[in-house]
Amino acid sequence: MKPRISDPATPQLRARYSNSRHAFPQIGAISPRLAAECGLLSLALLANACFGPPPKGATHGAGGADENALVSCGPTGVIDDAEDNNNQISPAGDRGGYWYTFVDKEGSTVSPTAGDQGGTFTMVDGGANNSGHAANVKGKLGTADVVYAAMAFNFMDPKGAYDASKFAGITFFAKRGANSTGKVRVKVPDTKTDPAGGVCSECFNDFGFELDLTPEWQRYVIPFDKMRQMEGWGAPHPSHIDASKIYGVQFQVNAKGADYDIFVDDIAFVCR
Ligand SMILES: [Ca+2]
Repeated sequence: MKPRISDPATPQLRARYSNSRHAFPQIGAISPRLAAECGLLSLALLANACFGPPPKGATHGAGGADENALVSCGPTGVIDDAEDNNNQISPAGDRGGYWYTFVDKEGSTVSPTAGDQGGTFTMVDGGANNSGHAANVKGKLGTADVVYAAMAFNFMDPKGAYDASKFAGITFFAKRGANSTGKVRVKVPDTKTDPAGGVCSECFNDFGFELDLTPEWQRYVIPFDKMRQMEGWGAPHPSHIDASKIYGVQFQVNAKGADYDIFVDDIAFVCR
């Protein structure tokens, strides 16, 4: 299946919102896939990476296949806690990209308004860990063959490949609204899956991980080495994500006909 691609509305939006061109073939087996993923992991990782409660200390217990514990990277790993209540991630070194949303052209709706439709992302009140603000995307998915909507951010602005190779993965808190689907695919485009890299012939099948969010805030830890592409479409299919050349993070929904209301907060890299 060939992903649909549409151009951003205006050239000046291209740099900031060039990731807003996305297609996402349906994935009918999110839950089984998640179950399979989680079933392969150790109990420690299952507890932490899939549905674990938030750890309180500096040590964030989650391991990859190498069973090393992943820990907080400290201030250098903070991507955004939304507390500045703006549409930019926390500037740190080369990082300082912007949040945006994107949506299919098949009747799905998204709020805040998509970047390629002139929208500017805004945070909402009420964050994880009793904080003041969080990122939120909501709307209703259509019923076409391929539907999708997402909120996302780029690490850099103008958009560029960010070297996250010194980090082991990402962590964040997330929840769903009361009447929302909880099925979210977290995607991390790299230079081999994003058209900006000039490599992919069938783009947007980014490495990622499927989640089934609950109505309560939960912490999720996703090591880079646990991220997978989807099967059955996209080219190329590298053996693993290239964490030295990643563009950002996307939180995408695609459950046909579903209402969605997704919250994310306290996003950071994790370290070994
Ligand atoms: Ca917050």
